[in-house]
Amino acid sequence: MAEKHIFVTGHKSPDTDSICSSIAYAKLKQLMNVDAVAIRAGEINKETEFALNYFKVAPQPLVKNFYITVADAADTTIAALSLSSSLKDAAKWFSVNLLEFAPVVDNGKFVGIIDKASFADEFIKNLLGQELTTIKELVHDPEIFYKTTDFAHDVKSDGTYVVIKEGKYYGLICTACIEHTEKQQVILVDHNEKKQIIDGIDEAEVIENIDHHRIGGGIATDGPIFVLFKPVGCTSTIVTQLYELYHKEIPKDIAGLLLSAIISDTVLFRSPTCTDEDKAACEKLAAIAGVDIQQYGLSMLKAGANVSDLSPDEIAHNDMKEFSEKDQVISISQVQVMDTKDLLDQKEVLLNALEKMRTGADYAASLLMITSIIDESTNLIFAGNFEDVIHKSFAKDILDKEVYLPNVMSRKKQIVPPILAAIKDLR
Ligand SMILES: [Mn+2]
Repeated sequence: MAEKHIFVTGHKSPDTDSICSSIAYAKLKQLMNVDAVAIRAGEINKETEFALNYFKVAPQPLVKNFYITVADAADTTIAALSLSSSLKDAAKWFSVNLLEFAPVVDNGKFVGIIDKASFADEFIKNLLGQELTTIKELVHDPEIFYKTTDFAHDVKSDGTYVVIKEGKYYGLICTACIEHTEKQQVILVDHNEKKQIIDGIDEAEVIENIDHHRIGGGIATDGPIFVLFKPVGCTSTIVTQLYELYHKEIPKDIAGLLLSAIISDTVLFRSPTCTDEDKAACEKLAAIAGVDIQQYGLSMLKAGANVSDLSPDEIAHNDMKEFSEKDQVISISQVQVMDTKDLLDQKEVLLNALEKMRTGADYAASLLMITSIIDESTNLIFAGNFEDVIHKSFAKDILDKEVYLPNVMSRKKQIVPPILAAIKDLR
């Protein structure tokens, strides 16, 4: 991360809103002369792929974590000694660089270090007339060194160490260098809960947050930041409103992406999370993008609803989000399909995949919402000893790790709140 653009990102396991609202908001920032770049926290799903292809927008780069690397933090201003240096050159080096050792290179290749202490011994011999012509004999391997790709938080805190990049001397690293490293600035869209943010956010700096979810806690900032949360159906609705607020015209392809996100999050206005603001934004965006909402929307949802080539593990992880309450962490995944039959037919296999995921990550429970876009209902299946929580949440009979929930489509509004409330009561 040498050049420091501001990153704009959605959540892990990104959905269409997280991908599109980050691209659109980064674009708005660019239109306002801010050096913002959209990134993504994970792989793109099929629905999003359909939208990106349709409006001919390339997906943004993937960023796996925000951990500061040794390359980010290293001091690259101190030149190494050459293997052919004379003792006098070395003496000069130690007088300029107040260090206990000097890195040594041979034609750019790192060959070891010389210690100031052994150098001093040599200086005494030198006075007695046993002069060494070069420092070569004093060079030895360092006990500890770091590679540019190592994480800065793994660097020992008690000294200064050599940094190597592909066999070559790169610079030096110490705790003070790490503390002075410029932090990556990040704008979070479509999420705010720590568990859903790209790993290592504590080593970066959140400078804005735009979202339409519950405030889940977990991020704290050093200074005041711009925050805009609204209880609407989609982050892209808020981003559309921000283009209006700042009097910026929405480019055609961006309008297409924002529209796609709203259709996705509101399931073509069917979800109970959908508000008049989402519909109004959608109408406006459709006019700019030049598409028919219903026609385009159904094609896009269908592209995403085709899970026929996903493995049970991929289905179990689809659109997965983590939530925590009372020290219990649970995962809730969701697949939206035109017809739930195929998935319900393989329920046992899916439950096994959920159980594998649950034990692998030590979740209290792993839930999967199998949501029918057509019936506007959800079959919720789950792994883990969670019958009590599910029963209390929905007051429904549980049949073999499954509960049928008519008129339920929204994880955020209809699944997460009752479940977290039940965990609070029961655990
Ligand atoms: Mn969203």
